[in-house]
Amino acid sequence: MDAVNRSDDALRQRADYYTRIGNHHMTPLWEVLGALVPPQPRPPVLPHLWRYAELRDQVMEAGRLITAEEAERRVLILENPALRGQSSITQSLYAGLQLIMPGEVAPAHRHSQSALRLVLDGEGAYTAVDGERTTMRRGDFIITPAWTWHDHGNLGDQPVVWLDGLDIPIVRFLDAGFAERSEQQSQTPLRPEGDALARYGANMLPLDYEPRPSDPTRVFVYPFDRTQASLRAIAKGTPDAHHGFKLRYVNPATGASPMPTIGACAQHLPAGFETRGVRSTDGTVQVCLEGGGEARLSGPSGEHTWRFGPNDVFVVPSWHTLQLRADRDSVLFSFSDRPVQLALGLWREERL
Ligand code: GTQ
Repeated sequence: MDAVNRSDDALRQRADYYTRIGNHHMTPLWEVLGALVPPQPRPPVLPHLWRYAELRDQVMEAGRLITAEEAERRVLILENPALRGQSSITQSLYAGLQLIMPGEVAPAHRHSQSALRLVLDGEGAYTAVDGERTTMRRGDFIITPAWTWHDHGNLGDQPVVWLDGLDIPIVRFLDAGFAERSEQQSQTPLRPEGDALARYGANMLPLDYEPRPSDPTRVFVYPFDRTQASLRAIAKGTPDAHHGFKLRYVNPATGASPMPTIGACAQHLPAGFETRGVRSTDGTVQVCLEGGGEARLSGPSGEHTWRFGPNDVFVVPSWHTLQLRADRDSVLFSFSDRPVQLALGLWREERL
């Protein structure tokens, strides 16, 4: 009895103490240590899949409600169900679906945030990056590195939809973001289309070009037909048990990721192939470009299974085991903050 009273008394004294130090903007570590330094990642992020058929309907409705110019960027943000209101698909990454209608322009601007585009639907749009345009074709992986001028336009007769991936939450976390609008709606082309790819993306480099290791690549488009050709060629060999046939996109001048904050991969899984489970510390956004199948996830948030098909987008949170089964020959695109984790010595992967 006495001991209980004493411990009640001790707890009251502690609570009182916490209140008093709270007035001085202090708080005891021992009450939160386990949550601050967990034995393994406990992401608040939830696995989720967005079906393209639904995404498309919703984004087309936005096309009737607001112009690209009025919106500056007509984008529906894919918000993780556990991070509503935070404009984030994982703790570190943003993803959204951008629509540009025939004849529209999304005006030129630049910002500290790095962006990638994965073209999903429609033909006839272009993105311009620092004075060079590239025609957007389905499956093309296009980047706009930090502080590069970029505008988008649609010269064709179809709505064009792509997935945006940005490091917005990382830059917000660091309070390091700047942005500005250009006086020009659309950049005047300074170089012909294909110039950057020819100079920096054909196993050659300009004579006097010496990139620093952290510089983003000048190759701002990775055309899907090249990716498909590579995947098809390596698919004649033996697949990796955990990853099938998977390649990462790089800055060809340095071997580093195309941009310092976001890494991206393309993966081919032959019909009937099932990967062994893998988990890694980089929460990942996956997009099915070809084929389809089943994704099985298991982790701190439980077990999730879903079927996916072309243009479906799903998020695999940190330290969730992913297993994929392809019903048909499939191609998946994925992106994550892996380069950041690697640079900081944090990245881990476990192949089961
Ligand atoms: O296309 O420049 O989804 O600035 C979010 C912010 C796209 C863009 C987004 C942006 C852009």
